[in-house]
Amino acid sequence: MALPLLILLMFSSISSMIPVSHSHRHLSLDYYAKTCPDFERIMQEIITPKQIANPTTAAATLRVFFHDCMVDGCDASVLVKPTNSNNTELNQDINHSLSGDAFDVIVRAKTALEIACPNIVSCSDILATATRHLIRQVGGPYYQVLLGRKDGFISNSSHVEESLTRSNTTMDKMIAAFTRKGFTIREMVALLGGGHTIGFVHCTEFAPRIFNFSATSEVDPSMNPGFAARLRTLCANYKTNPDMAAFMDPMSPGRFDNNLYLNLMRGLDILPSDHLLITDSRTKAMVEEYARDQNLFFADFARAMEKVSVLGVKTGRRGEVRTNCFAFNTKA
Ligand code: HEM
Ligand SMILES: *[C@@H]1O[C@H](CO)[C@@H](O)[C@H](O)[C@H]1NC(C)=O
Ligand SMILES: *[C@@H]1O[C@H](CO)[C@@H](O)[C@H](O)[C@H]1NC(C)=O
Ligand SMILES: *[C@@H]1O[C@H](CO)[C@@H](O)[C@H](O)[C@H]1NC(C)=O
Ligand SMILES: *[C@@H]1O[C@H](CO)[C@@H](O)[C@H](O)[C@H]1NC(C)=O
Ligand SMILES: CC(=O)N[C@H]1CO[C@H](CO)[C@@H](O)[C@@H]1O
Repeated sequence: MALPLLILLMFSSISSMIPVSHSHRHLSLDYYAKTCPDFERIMQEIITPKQIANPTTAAATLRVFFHDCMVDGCDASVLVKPTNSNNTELNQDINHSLSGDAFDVIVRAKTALEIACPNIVSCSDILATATRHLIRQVGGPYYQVLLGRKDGFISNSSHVEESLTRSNTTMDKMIAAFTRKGFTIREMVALLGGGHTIGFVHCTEFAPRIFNFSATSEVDPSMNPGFAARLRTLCANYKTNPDMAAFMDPMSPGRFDNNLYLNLMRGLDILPSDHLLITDSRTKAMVEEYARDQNLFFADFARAMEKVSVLGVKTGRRGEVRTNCFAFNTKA
């Protein structure tokens, strides 16, 4: 997989409780206590150094996890590599940027866990636990992750488009996508602030805001002019070099914080879909609230992530523990 050309955009001029429902009543916090007692320690020993060596890992993993859970549940279906006969979730252009560091950290953890306790730990539990650990490592809140997910039997590229919206979506469609999965508008706002405070965004995703924006303005006038100018320079060749990418949060690109909300209020936000949060009357007040109070944002984000983590989980015979996270076990 080609690594994106990560041109770092320096912006120097500005300066629980988990409700138990039927779908996950077989999950528990200590699921591996007897079968793989070193699970948490092994995860930690793999993930911490991986993030230090490759600081893009946290964002990459969080995004892969979100995409996994939104499409057919948190069952590692997003990891299955397409084959000649199977068009899996990865075979969808919305996945073009799911970054290799996420897949790498999963492989490393799986390999170590298979040595310590073969055929016990599912890839979906690894992905959920890695995400939680990485969010904490980059400064975000801790939350509880129930364990005991099985890996799914289905990964179908046709299921992606209906569950994940794109950056050129409308607020109505965004709300509808989250409501379908049981989230409130407030939870959606909290999840977006956490998802888009770290990581990268390719120029194609925000080009309409900085080139030929309207008949009267080259750039979106709601953007800070200096910021827009820098993005135009960064992305000048984005059509011939589609790997060009900017920081999602130019103020603190590698740190998990409430900056997306502050950026929205200062014209420093990038994604068109995120920008809707400050223009739409249903979400504007929440943006202002989270911008003022990072502790409140952390608490709400943590609670919302606990909900994400149990979306559509499979237990018992409805799934398997994959040997290779990137392929269904063969039933030959
Ligand atoms: C309406 C909902 C959402 C839309 C339209 C959306 C869209 C996007 C887009 C377009 C990118 C840039 C991809 C690229 O150019 O490489 C991105 C990146 C990212 N998104 Fe979202 N997203 C949404 C919700 C979320 C949520 C809820 C989370 C997590 C809680 C999340 C986590 C991330 C992360 C961590 C990245 C950076 C990935 C990296 O650097 O590798 N997103 N998103
Ligand atoms: C194709 O997908 C189905 C379920 O979606 C699975 O049962 C089957 O094993 C897959 N085939 C291959 C070759 O991966
Ligand atoms: C994938 O999903 C689509 C839409 O739900 C369905 O029509 C198709 O049969 C599915 N493909 C497989 C291999 O299950
Ligand atoms: C949004 O972008 C996708 C490609 O990423 C494109 O296929 C689609 O037509 C666009 N939708 C709108 C409403 O512009
Ligand atoms: C902007 O629009 C003009 C005229 O429509 C076109 O020639 C030019 O290529 C466009 N620029 C970009 C960056 O898309
Ligand atoms: C990570 C990954 O496998 N991404 C794939 C997303 O889908 C496109 C096709 O639309 C593939 O080319 C990418 O390899």
